[in-house]
Parts: sequence; structure tokens; C-alpha cells
Amino acid sequence: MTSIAKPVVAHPRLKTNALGLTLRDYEGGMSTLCAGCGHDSVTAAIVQATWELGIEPHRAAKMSGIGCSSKTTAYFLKQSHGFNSVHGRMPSVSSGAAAANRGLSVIGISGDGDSLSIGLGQLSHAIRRNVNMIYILENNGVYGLTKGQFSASADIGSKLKKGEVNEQPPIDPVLLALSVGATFVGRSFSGDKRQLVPIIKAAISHRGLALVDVISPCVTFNNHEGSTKSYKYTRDHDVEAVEADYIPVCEPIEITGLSNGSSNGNGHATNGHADGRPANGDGDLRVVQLHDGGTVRLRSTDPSYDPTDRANAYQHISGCQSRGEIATGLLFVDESSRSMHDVLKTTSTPLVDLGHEDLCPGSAALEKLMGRFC
Ligand SMILES: Cc1ncc(C[n+]2csc(CCOP(=O)(O)OP(=O)(O)O)c2C)c(N)n1
Ligand code: SF4
Ligand SMILES: [Mg+2]
Repeated sequence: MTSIAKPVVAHPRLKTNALGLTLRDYEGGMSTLCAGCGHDSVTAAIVQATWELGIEPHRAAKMSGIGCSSKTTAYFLKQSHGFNSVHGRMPSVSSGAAAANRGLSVIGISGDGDSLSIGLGQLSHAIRRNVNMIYILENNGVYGLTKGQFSASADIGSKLKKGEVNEQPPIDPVLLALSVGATFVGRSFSGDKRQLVPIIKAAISHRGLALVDVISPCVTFNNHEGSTKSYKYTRDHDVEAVEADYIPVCEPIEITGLSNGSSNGNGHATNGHADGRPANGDGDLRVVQLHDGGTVRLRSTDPSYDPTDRANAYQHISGCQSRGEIATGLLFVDESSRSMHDVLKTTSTPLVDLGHEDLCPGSAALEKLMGRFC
């Protein structure tokens, strides 16, 4: 996808990561989205997370479908591979890329329209197969690119700008993901970088498909009174169920710490419930080991919430939903996750590096195979 190039000059004193690269090296082209679009904040969080993780740009593949959200792969990691597929088809194209090269960090970006309508089957099967990728769903409740029609994530009673009311029940990507076997599920808000960056870092480091649903308001078509995907509504109803902190393998655990959760960085309290019930911020601290050697520390703001128990997570999130609350945080993680590569026992060598003798079984093997169909 083409975009307007940014000037390459960078301040000489910009901090560098373990690879000697600056944040600017993880940026992409100039954004052409509307000023204030939540998707641009998600882009900034991805730039921050991939820079902090020290991802080698040539080992990342940015994948997308169609929509304003799907345009955003042009705005980060300019030196990475990328494929902008057709509407709703990002998961299958990503599955192919991941299958062909285990060493790639596959970063899939999609929208609520792209994922929950035309791409619903593709999303479900990528989750079920546990393709090794992060799947970021930039969720604004509308089809932004085609001028703001309701999408399948729009809540009942949510109003369009001109007053039309949605009567259809929403599909919640987080509940959907849990029900089809997702091994990593998170939800965040584009306006909460403090929460979003560690979730993205943990998701990229997860073995298997990590779904991250990000409420990402569309300022042009869905940020008014009556919308349940506006900046205001999301800030007022966000209940951080699980606070996460990603610690890379090279850092000692002691140097990072989870707060006891009183603010989400936007001045909005995260340790209270919208219905007034207090959350004490004293939930159990759980340490989850990821396959790259990194560690995720999880603290539930409600002690009854267990982010490693699928049924418990489902119940809690749907309970929040019925009260009009938006459960955010790293909501579920399966430490024993077996990705598509583990299940299919794929080769660790990228297919492009395999020699002819490894790729071609030879005529005798082919004849034997064909014999089975006679
Ligand atoms: C096969 C096909 N059907 C319909 C469209 C029209 N279309 C383009 S983007 C889009 C929806 C985008 O919504 P979403 O994924 O939520 O992205 P957003 O723009 O809101 O970020 C639709 C229906 C298309 N491009 N291709
Ligand atoms: S139309 Fe909405 S989703 Fe698209 S760029 Fe503008 S604000 Fe963002
Ligand atoms: Mg959308």
C-alpha cells in the first residue's frame, strides 16, 4: 500500500533499542486518516511495542484486509514485509505467511467490519488453528471507510449520527474468540497507551494467535452522544479486569512493577465498576511464562477473576457486557498453548531456505502417493 513518506531526519539523541534502532525506524508513512482517529493511536502503540521488543523489521510481516483500520499497516514498520489483502481475507493470507516462515512476527490488523461480517469465518478458523500471529481488531462499531454504517459490533440501542438506532445484537470479538478456543485474548482502548503497549508486547511474544480487540473510536462517524464506541463512552465504562506487565527475557523481574490500579493514564479510574461496586486492586499476581522466555505478570482487579480459566473469563466478560461495562486488559491466556506449528510439526526452516531435495520428494515418493488414489 502506498502512503506519503515521512522525512527521514531523526534527532541524533533519540534513544535506541537493543538493535541500535530508534522509534523512527519503526514508523511508516504519513497517516491519511482523519485527525483524531483512534486507529492512529493504535499505530503509535504498535510502533512503541515493536521498538521496545527489538523486533527486527525485516522479520515482521504486516497483514491487513480492507477498511480505514486495514490501511494502518502502511503507517508503521516501513522496512517490514506487508500484504494488503481483500476484504475479510487477512486471516487466510496471514496463515500462509506464518506457515511459510516460522521466524516471522506476523502482525495482522483488521476492523470490526472486516473481521466480524465478511471475515467472520476466516477469523474463527485462524483462532481455531492457533496461527502464530497477533490479530489486532480496531473496533469502532462502524464501517468507517464506507461512511459509517453500523457494523456487527454495534451495541443494541447505539445511535448513528443522524439518529438511526441499532436493533441487532452485537458480536463481541472477545467472547467469540474465547468460545472458539483462543489461547490469548486481550481488550484495550486506543486512548490508553499505558494498557495497550504491554498487551501488544505480550501478544507478539505469545505462541499462537493472540487476539487484541481495541476500542478505537471513529471521530467522523461514531463519536457522538448515543454511540457506545465513542471516546467518552469508552472512558466512562472501561473496567480493567486484568492489569498486565510484559517483562522481556533479558530484564530481571524486580525492575518493573504493576500499580495497584487507580488510573488508566487518562485520569479515568480503572479499579471501580460502572455500577458502583468497588474493585480492590488486590487480586492475585500471576506470572505467566511465554515461549520466547519473556514473562507476563497479571493482576486481576477483581480477586474472583482468573485470566487462566476460560469459563471464568467468559462469565466475567459477559457479566460486564450485560451491565454496559467494557472489560479490558489481558483477559485470557493459555500457558500451554500449542500453535499451528506445534500441532502440524512444521519445519523450523523457512520454506524459502529449503533446498530442492527437501522440497521435492522425488518421483518414487510421488508415485507411491498417487498409487493411493488408484
Ligand atoms: C468484497 C467487498 N465488500 C464490501 C467492500 C466495501 N467495504 C470496504 S471497507 C468496508 C468495511 C470497513 O469497516 P471496518 O473493517 O470496520 O474498518 P474501518 O473502516 O471502520 O476501520 C466495506 C464494507 C469491499 N471493499 N469489498
Ligand atoms: S472515517 Fe472514521 S475510521 Fe476512517 S479514518 Fe476517519 S475517523 Fe478513522
Ligand atoms: Mg470499523
